[in-house]
Amino acid sequence: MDLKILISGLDNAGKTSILTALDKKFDFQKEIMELKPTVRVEYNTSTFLSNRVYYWDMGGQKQYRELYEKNRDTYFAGTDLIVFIIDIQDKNRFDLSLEYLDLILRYFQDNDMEKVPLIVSFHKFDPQIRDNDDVNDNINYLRESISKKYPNFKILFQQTSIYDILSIVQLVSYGLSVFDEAFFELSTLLEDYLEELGCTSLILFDHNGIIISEFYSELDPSYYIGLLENIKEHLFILKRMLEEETNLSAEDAGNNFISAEDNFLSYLHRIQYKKYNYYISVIIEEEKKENLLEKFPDLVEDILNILKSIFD
Ligand SMILES: Nc1nc2c(ncn2[C@@H]2O[C@H](COP(=O)(O)OP(=O)(O)OP(=O)(O)O)[C@@H](O)[C@H]2O)c(=O)[nH]1
Ligand SMILES: [Mg+2]
Repeated sequence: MDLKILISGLDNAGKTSILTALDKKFDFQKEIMELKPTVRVEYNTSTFLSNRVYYWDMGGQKQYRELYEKNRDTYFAGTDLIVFIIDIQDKNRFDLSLEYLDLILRYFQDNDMEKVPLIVSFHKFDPQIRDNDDVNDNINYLRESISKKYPNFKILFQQTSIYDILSIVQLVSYGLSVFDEAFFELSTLLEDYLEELGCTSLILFDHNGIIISEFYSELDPSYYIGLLENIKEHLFILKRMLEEETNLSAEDAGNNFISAEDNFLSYLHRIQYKKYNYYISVIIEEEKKENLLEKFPDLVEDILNILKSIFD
């Protein structure tokens, strides 16, 4: 299936930064500093499971918004997912942002396309302002006004920041997951294995580092930061693998990456299907290692079977 994803929102909201961060995962700060406002639309493509995904990065400056309004069909027709980015630090332009959202959604209302899922992201929700009451009040206010105004749309709200790469990865993965039946199958599978293996976290990444499915067990909050660091390290490793364009076969060495910290074991396992790599990321208490190693091959086999059903 081909999927068209509209990435929209006012100028300076952070759309191109999000797509850059998604592509790079690490060391993108410099590149983002040097971004220029997007001229009209930039197109990015990638694959997710068996789908080809087209990101339409819609430059948000006034003249382009007017252009889109005049040529609504050209820009909005055939959209499978709308992602709307609001700069949560730009309070003065909340109203303008809502007006722009309305311009877009009116097209979908007029054309009987209210089924197209919408993700609204409250962006620039940087780690240091997460506990700020004003910011959180603003988010609640925006969320409520949008939900109330568009009761017929299926809307998912997210908070993102380029200083939290997982939030960016999750933004896209929640959006894409709507489209693939196999996603639900993988999701159920992972949930079962989380329990059976006794993991703290169990995540399936695709070759680009997009999360296909993720589950976490209850965890003492004091371990939470360490857990996120481990997951980020996995993202880093798989990004490097992608850059090196490894032609290794699945039997080759280097499939597994194990490291241990505190009493947690962090395990990244690469599986290959057709020309793509997928990665299972596991964080587990050290004492459960034996159980993990015993049952892990079953998990790999089950995932491979689902991938087969997707691609064959
Ligand atoms: N604090 C903070 N700044 C961000 C974040 N994401 C992007 N920025 C900054 O926001 C500015 C605008 O980013 P762009 O990605 O170019 O914005 P855009 O939405 O693509 O803008 P147009 O292309 O004009 O529509 C840049 O200076 C980024 O560094 C974030 O999560 N937090
Ligand atoms: Mg841009």
